[in-house]
Amino acid sequence: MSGAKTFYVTTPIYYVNDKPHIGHAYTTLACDVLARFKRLDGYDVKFLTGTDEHGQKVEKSAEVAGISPQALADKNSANFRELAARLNCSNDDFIRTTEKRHVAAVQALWTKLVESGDIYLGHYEGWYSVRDEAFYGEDELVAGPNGRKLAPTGAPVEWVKEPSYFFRLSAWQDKLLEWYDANPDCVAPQSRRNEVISFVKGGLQDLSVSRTSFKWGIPVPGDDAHVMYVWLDALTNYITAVGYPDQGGDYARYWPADLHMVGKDIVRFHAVYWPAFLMAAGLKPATRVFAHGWWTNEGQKISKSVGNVIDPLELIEKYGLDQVRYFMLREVPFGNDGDYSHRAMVMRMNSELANDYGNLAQRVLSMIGKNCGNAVPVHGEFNDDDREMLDAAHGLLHKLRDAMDRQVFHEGLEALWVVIRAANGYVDRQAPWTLKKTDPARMGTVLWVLAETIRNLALLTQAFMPDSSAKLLDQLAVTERSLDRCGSHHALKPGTPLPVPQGVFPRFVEEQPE
Ligand code: ME8
Repeated sequence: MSGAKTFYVTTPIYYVNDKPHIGHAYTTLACDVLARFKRLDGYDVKFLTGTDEHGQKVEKSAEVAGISPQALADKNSANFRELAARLNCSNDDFIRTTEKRHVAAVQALWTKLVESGDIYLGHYEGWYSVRDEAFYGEDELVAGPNGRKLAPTGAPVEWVKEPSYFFRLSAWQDKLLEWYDANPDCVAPQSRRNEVISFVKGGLQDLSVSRTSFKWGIPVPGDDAHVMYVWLDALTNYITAVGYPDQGGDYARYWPADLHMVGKDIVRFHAVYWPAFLMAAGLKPATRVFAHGWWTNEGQKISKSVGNVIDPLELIEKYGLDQVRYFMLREVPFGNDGDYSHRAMVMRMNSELANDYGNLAQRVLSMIGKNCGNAVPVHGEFNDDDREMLDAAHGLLHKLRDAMDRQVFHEGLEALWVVIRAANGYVDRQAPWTLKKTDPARMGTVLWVLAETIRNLALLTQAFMPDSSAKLLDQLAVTERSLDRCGSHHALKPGTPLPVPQGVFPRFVEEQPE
């Protein structure tokens, strides 16, 4: 693939204090869809995910569980790795922050920041939230029950007083503002960008980047009393995975990352601290950070204490993998908050997958099977209706490409469904079952137009629903599946033998009470 355009996409690395849930699945899925799409579109892709294993939160969870932090990390990291596999994610690497390669990269970055004069020793006194692994200013806190002070996220805070190394974040305020200004797409969506810029304009304080009150972290080079702040450690994973501190090889090939996909809870770390660390080390910041919204469950905030955590593996079991992949990226405009409900899941699954897409494929392929000798039909001249249908199908690639580059998955899928619905309308209008008796040649043309439309649709749904799309393409005997096969140049060849058709998108049937 030398010379191919590259695309480097990352998920956050997830804390190992907890089991994976629907929120983690969501971010990883979104990245997988992009990675698959870009690969099919000819890019040399690197897709990274992994786990964040150090810090006080993990140390405390391990204490509660009565095991060592490393044992907790080993166990839970495996769950995240397994989740990515069960979601059929195509990640090229899975990084763990307890790996040697990562410790070396973080220590090299630290040393670089000391050399550049951006890290100095001082004393921290202020609020810290272990749950968020974040420092908060007095002015950011909110009043909780009984007048207790809470982080703006609702997490408890504690007063911390200890020696600490600081990163000279205040010195990077203007440089950051210049960077946002020169790169209008570097933080998305716009609402998050505005939030980040106003936070930076409000003034940046130097950031405490080491702790002495616990041990579970990467030691500060030359000062073993300190472990590094877990966010400096964690963010560095994105360059560890491309070989930093070596700046040849994969680093030269993939850095800067094209996209850090994150949830809106951690945009400040990715769009303020991380670019500042990188600039201070003389490295380029990532090209773009996209912060998506938050899932709730049947209208309620998802939390362990409420007991409404959604296990993505259970969803896959119940509804099917591609159904879940489709639902998550279709249901909510990407960037907005969204609500998971059984009802919404079944609606999407039955009306859009089974009825619209599945039915289209099913009726067209079974008519071809019965009436065209199990081969791609022969077509004659096209009329206006045929041409309109084909133009719509052949014009989809550039629409989807544009939507993917803006990470508006729902818009991309809607563009595909406009054509699916148009194709169902075309079947009804052309009524090939009637043509069978009155004009079999014309029936062949209509079925060919439909099969060719389905070929283009199935090529384009591959990134979202890899298995189901592969089944559709198998049924059309399409072997060339990269996106440069979309369009009229590679249209189906009449007479190509086809396998026996099979349904691809089952309906969800509610169990009837006895
Ligand atoms: O923050 N809805 O890890 P984390 C949508 N280790 N997305 C959700 C979600 C929800 N209800 N809940 C979680 C960390 N997420 C750090 C990251 S990166 C260098 C270090 C997703 O395990 C979302 O992507 O708390 C969010 O940003 C991430 O999980 C937080 O995962």
